Amino acid sequence: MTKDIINKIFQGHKGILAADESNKTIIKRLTALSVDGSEENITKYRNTLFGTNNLNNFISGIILYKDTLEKQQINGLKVPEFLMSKNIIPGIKVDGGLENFNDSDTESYTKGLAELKENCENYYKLGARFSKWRSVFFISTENSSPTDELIEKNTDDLASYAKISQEAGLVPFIEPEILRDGEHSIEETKEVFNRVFKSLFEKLTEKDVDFESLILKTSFVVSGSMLPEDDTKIVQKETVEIFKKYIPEKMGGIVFLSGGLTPEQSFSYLHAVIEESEKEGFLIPISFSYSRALQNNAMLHWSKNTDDVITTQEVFSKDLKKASDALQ
Ligand code: 5MM
Repeated sequence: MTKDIINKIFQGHKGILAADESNKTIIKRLTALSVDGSEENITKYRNTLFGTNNLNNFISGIILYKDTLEKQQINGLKVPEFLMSKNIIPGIKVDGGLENFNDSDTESYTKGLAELKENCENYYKLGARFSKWRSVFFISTENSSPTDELIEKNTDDLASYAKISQEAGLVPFIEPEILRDGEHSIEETKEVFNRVFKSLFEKLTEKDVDFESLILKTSFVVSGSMLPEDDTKIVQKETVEIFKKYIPEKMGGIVFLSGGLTPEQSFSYLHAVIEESEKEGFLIPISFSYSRALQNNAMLHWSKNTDDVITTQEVFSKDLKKASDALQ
């Protein structure tokens, strides 16, 4: 059953739309574009995206925020029912957001393990078939972040989450996001990837997580956002090198987050990584699970006229097609 979900996620040059921004994040994004972040506007915006006619030519699943899964309707249907009617798999963000770690300015852990089992069982009943848990690692040489202690905590929790999610019948997306923010070099990023992935895959093995029913949601190996853009060839080489070193061949799949890269960078790095993986004989399915890279242009357009459904959907479709083309 979970294997079928994974097959569907990666079939036919499709990927995942991350529309799981917490209320805090979506309100921040809408307010930055001078749109009131009311519940009504959030629903109107998301329904505009979800109502795009050819959505399922490019998207196999959507990660939802709990309010969208539990409460929102579109065309008189609950959102999960609506998505299923379009052959799109509903997913759900199950983490409870970030909390300061050990009073640090630069480190945070992810909340939500205590109530996770109950939540996952409930979300399954409501129609979700995969889930996502995000933890973040901020790189700061000055503060020696991420510390070993944080890596231990976050990877242990990611593995516990994966196990609980699988037991509830939801395919877990483990997302250890190594943030771009800052001026660290690509070598420093790679060093952090090595530490995080080493610990993560050890914890997953220890907790007996089923790799075949597991998806890794990861960033690309890139330099900090304050440094000039990385050459695509370097990103593809460094990223695939890390994959080959840590990811077991039986892993269900890998999807990328965009992490504040431009849509163009996110699409071209994705294409390049897939090319390099094939060349290197690394044959785990790879796709995208983007939020900002797919939504930024559409949201900007929509913010100028929130009743302009048709053109917003056209703008959105163009970026969806570019992401899907990157998989070919
Ligand atoms: C949509 O943003 C998700 C996290 O939301 P909160 O910070 O509000 O909890 C995030 O997990 C997202 O799914 C991924 O980071 C991918 O988004 P990007 O924009 O990096 O592609």
